[in-house]
Amino acid sequence: MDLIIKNGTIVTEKEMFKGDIAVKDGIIAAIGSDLSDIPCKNVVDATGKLVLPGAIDAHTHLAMPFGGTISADGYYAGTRAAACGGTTTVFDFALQDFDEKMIDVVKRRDALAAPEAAVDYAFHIGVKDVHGELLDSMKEAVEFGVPSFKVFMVYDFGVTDGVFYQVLEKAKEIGALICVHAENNEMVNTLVAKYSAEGKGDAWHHYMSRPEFVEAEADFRAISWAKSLNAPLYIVHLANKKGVEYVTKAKEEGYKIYAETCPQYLNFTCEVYKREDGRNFVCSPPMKGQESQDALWEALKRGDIDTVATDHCPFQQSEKDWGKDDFRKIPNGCAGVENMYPYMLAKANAGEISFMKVVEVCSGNPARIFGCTQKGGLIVGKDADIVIYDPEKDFTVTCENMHSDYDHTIWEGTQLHGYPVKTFSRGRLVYEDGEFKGEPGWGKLVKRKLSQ
Ligand code: DUC
Ligand code: ZN
Ligand code: ZN
Repeated sequence: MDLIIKNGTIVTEKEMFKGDIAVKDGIIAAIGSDLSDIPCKNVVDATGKLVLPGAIDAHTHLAMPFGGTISADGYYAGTRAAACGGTTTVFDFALQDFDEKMIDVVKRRDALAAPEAAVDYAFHIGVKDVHGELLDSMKEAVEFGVPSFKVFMVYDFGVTDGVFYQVLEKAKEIGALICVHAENNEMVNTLVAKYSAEGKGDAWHHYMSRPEFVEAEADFRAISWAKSLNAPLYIVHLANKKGVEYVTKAKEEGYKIYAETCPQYLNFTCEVYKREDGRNFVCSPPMKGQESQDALWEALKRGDIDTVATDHCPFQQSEKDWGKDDFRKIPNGCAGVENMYPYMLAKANAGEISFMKVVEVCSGNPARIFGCTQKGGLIVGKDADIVIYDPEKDFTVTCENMHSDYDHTIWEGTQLHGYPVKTFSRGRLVYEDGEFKGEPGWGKLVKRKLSQ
């Protein structure tokens, strides 16, 4: 064996038990109550610690051109930070150029990611253009191992309702899954213009331009179209209560409607936009009110929200400052890739949710929904993506102890009881006690096939 992790409490989606895990060639080779008889040079003692599967962050924007700049974390910094927060796979959004075939989007972004990634990665393709043969070109990407696509209902690169419908229909035909950023574009534009004309440029009016109903109405439409086609749909970064209700209803009716939320929506409300540094929290959709936050937690606990992912898209302070007096100029996005698993696990450590639930929403479910058969759990035969977590370690997040390239974080000062102390990516140590131990280029593209 190459590695044995002994005496820890192993956490799966269904149970927690004391045991050992043995790793050979990057794969989990054995799990048992006592593997002492197996010869191994590298034995890690996890007494008093939890042993968990690495998290899968199904939503990042690394090196993404957006808002007049490029997000602060490239593929190296973003995956380095992921490793240090116990995330061993990231799904990045590769945004299509106009007139670009879907497979070429993957190849273009993979040329950037492959030499840099420190943990494994996958892509969703952000669809902009389906004219001519481009719609049909989705099939080639699915066959290559990229069977998920995202449409934006907002932004200048967003798609029309008609294109969204065509993409959903094509996805149904070829066995792909469509992810959607759901907000009502017309409403956003109208409210942004109104508040700007009134001279209301503070961060609070970013929220006021995209309040609860702006997101909820788009959730409703997106779900309606998916239902009419009986096509599966994954709603990214769900942040509002009504949207949760629409998802719950669709699930009850038997439709494959999946929902993701993000740690920023679980931890912050729209009150942050009243802060002096409110612009740093500007992302879309924005944080919502307390009722929405409560609804997100409840839906997560009862299984109507399937996954937690980050929408990691940090920008530097100087870029956020472009919009000090005019929220329209603030690049949208916040940090999260290093914070998601520690935050969720600290909630479990505090008894607010179970560790098994955290494993389900941060690892098992994203692996199942997006067809990562070799990831998503501590199971013999899967990749040895393993996190050792010390439930007694106290940790305060500061920009300095994070491993990204950004210069500020919305998580500054967050106190966590319990923290990851080691991360293994396919059996290789990539993080230990506050220090990154990995290397660029280690991460591999995860090719996927959906099970539907
Ligand atoms: N929202 C953000 O805040 N940033 C990146 C893209 C998005 O949809
Ligand atoms: Zn989005
Ligand atoms: Zn996003």
